[in-house]
Amino acid sequence: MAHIDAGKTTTTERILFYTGKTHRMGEVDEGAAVMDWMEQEKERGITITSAATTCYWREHRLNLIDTPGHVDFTAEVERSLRVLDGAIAIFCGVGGVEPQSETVWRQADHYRIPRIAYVNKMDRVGADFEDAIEMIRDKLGARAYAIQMPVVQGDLFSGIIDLVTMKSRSYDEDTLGATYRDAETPQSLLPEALRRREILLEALSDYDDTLLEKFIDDKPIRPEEINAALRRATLDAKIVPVLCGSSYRNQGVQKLLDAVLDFLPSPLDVPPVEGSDPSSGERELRKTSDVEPFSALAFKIATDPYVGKLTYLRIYSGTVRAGQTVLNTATSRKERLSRLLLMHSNKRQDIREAYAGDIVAVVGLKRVATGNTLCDLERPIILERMSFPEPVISVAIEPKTKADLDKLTLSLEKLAGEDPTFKVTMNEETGQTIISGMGELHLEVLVERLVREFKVAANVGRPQVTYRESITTSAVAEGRFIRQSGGRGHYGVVTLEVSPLEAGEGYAFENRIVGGAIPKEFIRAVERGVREAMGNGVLAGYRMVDLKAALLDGAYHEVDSSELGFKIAGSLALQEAIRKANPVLLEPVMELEVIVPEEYLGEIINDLNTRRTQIQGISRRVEAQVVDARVPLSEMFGYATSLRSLSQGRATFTMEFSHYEPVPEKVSEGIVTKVRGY
Ligand SMILES: Nc1nc2c(ncn2[C@@H]2O[C@H](COP(=O)(O)OP(=O)(O)OP(=O)(O)O)[C@@H](O)[C@H]2O)c(=O)[nH]1
Ligand SMILES: [Mg+2]
Repeated sequence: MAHIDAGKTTTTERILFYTGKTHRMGEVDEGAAVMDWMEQEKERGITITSAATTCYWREHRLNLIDTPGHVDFTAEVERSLRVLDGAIAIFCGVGGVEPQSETVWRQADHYRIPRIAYVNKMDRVGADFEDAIEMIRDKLGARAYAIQMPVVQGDLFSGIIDLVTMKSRSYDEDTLGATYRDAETPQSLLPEALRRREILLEALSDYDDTLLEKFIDDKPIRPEEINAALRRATLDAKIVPVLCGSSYRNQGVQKLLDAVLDFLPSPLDVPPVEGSDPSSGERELRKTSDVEPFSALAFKIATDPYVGKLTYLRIYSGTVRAGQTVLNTATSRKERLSRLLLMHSNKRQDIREAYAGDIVAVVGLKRVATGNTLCDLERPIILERMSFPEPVISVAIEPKTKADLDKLTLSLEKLAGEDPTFKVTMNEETGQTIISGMGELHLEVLVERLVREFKVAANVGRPQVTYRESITTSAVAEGRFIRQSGGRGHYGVVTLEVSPLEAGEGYAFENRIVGGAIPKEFIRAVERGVREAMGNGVLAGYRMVDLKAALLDGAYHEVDSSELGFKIAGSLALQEAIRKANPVLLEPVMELEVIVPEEYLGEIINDLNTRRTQIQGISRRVEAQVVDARVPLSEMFGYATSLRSLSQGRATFTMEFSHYEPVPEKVSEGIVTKVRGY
């Protein structure tokens, strides 16, 4: 996991090469990386979708997922971290902790994943190992300790000193680093290496008493003892060991693989996975063992051009055979796992059996969605689901020809099935199809996939921000729906109170009726009406969030009361209450970081000031200035192009969703007028 371009895929290609999984090293820049298999990944030189593979090192099997770094594909990181037991956080030796590394680090914190850090690109001018570690400590709050020291000759990164064994390693260029020499640390570097080793040992002594004794008494400490202490401290998330290297120059990757085995957990090291019994709701545990009842989490859906829909599973417990029938506890349906595959990027290998700890793909499961649990028929369990962020940007889409309409709808459905951060909705008023996602790049990639994979040509509109609506005060209102003209009528009267919730709390419904003013069976109908009305704000029709609706009172009619009557009364009451509760429009606000050479700083700031930007700070980083700011997404469409022309292509930026915030009144009026047309 890492910020965009830190070198995840380049490192993975080396891992595949040194473990013998591939016989040629694929370079990202030549569009030849095995892990970046998708056409658009090759063209754009970035990873878009997480790819899984399996390889062997020191007689251990490693299941590896190479994730994308661009923030628009954050769902791919989320799902990977949900099912992996450990992570390598890759940093750029020059850039250090970049914005997206912070985001993925927090995601890993959320799933309590032990991790090691790898400072890559040590060959670049300006690379600074110590600085990077300092930033990992400062910005990520991690207890990061170097277990290596880079060897630099002149300006050239030429090898690595292992602070555990005190051996120095250099790599042979002719074998692309596959062969290397280990030697004693050169005398000239020994004092510095010993100084750094002390720092590591001192930190470790805090977590290990025997080590502490030896350290204090100045007794020799064996490498195995250090490694054992490092392993315990890493598994407990007490320490993050930091390594260095240059994947592109083929230096350091074997040691990284060693560190994965030495310090990251095997499936047997992780505590039993927790879930709940679907019928009783009680807590259930499954140990990582081939003889436990089968349980697995579906964490990714993909469309394969040859075999169709693929469902990726992480198996937590038990054994499963091709052809076996299992239970999907999300739908309560039985599913047959007719074909099991071991994936290597986009290549598949049929397997007969899979075991606890494995990551496999299953062919042809139509009714299994991301986050569903598959398990033994007799021993049902629901594993913790994943949470994905809501999309913040939308565009209208229509097929180029009428004939393509059905195909477009079907293809969009498939894409939405793969990607939980991609949503397809219909604008009821205009009849337009709207697609929403995490950013401009995200939608661009998906529209391109429509053309290439699904052969549907489509026109897309200008990107729009996904606004939301909320309220700022409490209010009470009554909704009545009464139709009693001949025959059976409809009757429903409802009094609701709405009150604001904290940002991000979403929506809550509370029934405060005690005396039976509305019969129980109709209260559900009221709630449905309220929920439906939440989808359609009173200001400009955007979804309403962060408010609570409380049902206070109502009235019913012996004969004419109906579900429909109460549902509509619920909707009307909500809308009326919201009109009285000072509604506001909310807009997505982004966290922006611009890295810009000094000479363009002024222009960049001037430009940002025309975009309702709050500058949070400006700091220096190797030959450049870093501007941190908060800016509304609506002001940032096409920013990549402006930034390029303002800085002659020398500035870069990253932008990430931060939170929703009320739109200033003047701006809000403009948006409402535009939507309503008056
Ligand atoms: N100088 C130098 N360049 C590197 C090194 N590792 C990777 N690169 C280059 O950095 C660029 C990005 O590398 P990738 O491996 O695609 O990075 P990534 O982290 O997979 O990027 P995303 O998947 O798009 O987030 C490519 O041009 C690589 O050649 C390195 O050790 N040294
Ligand atoms: Mg990549």
